[in-house]
Amino acid sequence: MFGPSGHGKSAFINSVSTISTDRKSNKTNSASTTKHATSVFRRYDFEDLFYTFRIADTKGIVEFERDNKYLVENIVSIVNGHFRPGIEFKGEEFQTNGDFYIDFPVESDKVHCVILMFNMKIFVNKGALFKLNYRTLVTDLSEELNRLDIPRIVILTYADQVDEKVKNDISCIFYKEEVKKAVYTASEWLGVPVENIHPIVNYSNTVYADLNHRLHIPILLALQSALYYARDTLHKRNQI
Ligand SMILES: Nc1nc2c(ncn2[C@@H]2O[C@H](COP(=O)(O)OP(=O)(O)OP(=O)(O)O)[C@@H](O)[C@H]2O)c(=O)[nH]1
Ligand SMILES: [Mg+2]
Repeated sequence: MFGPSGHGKSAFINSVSTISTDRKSNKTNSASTTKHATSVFRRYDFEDLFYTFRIADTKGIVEFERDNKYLVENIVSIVNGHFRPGIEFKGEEFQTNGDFYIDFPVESDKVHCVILMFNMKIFVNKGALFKLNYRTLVTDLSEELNRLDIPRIVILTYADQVDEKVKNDISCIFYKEEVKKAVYTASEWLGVPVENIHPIVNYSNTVYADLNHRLHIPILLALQSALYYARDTLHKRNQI
């Protein structure tokens, strides 16, 4: 997963884990304060029927330009399987002489689909809050992924805050005008077709205190799409 800090990447891991265990789950630090933001590359396994895939959590794009230096390069190295989970993003290029470096990555070290994760609110009002540095970094990463033939999908979080009705009835997520507009704007700005853009609401204590099975549906549709593409990548490489 790749995207700005605080837009719901770690919360997505917790959402998937919650669905897989059918109870509230907190696998990763998803937090409202920057203090708990992710700074280490970690890879998460899930339980039961979800054992077939893993999701990698990475450091988010932050406001200050200097901290994003080498972010794309390091993500590309992870995609290529050259680094083990546990390595820290420190605003410099990952070291190729340390314990985390993998000289000859095998297929299971690599990434087969990239999820771009954004808070949907930045695409409201024709993308007024879509920052220039997001655009630059996403464009840089997309160019690299095209070169490597790695597919990408987009997940838009926070649909509950774009339209209050979505919070009370998640099924509106598929037809509310504000959500649709955000999806179309995201498609334009990110250069990803609308069918690959998935609006969701993450499991987050601030939204729902209890398990809400209807919330699973948009999250599972997004996950299904990522897994289909990941499978296509493996198939192209004659791995399945
Ligand atoms: N209302 C609402 N809150 C959300 C949603 N998704 C995430 N959040 C909240 O947003 C805050 C930040 O989310 P994180 O998952 O920690 O963000 P992140 O993308 O991992 O951020 P970095 O680790 O800094 O890159 C947390 O308090 C989450 O509970 C959502 O869909 N709706
Ligand atoms: Mg995080």
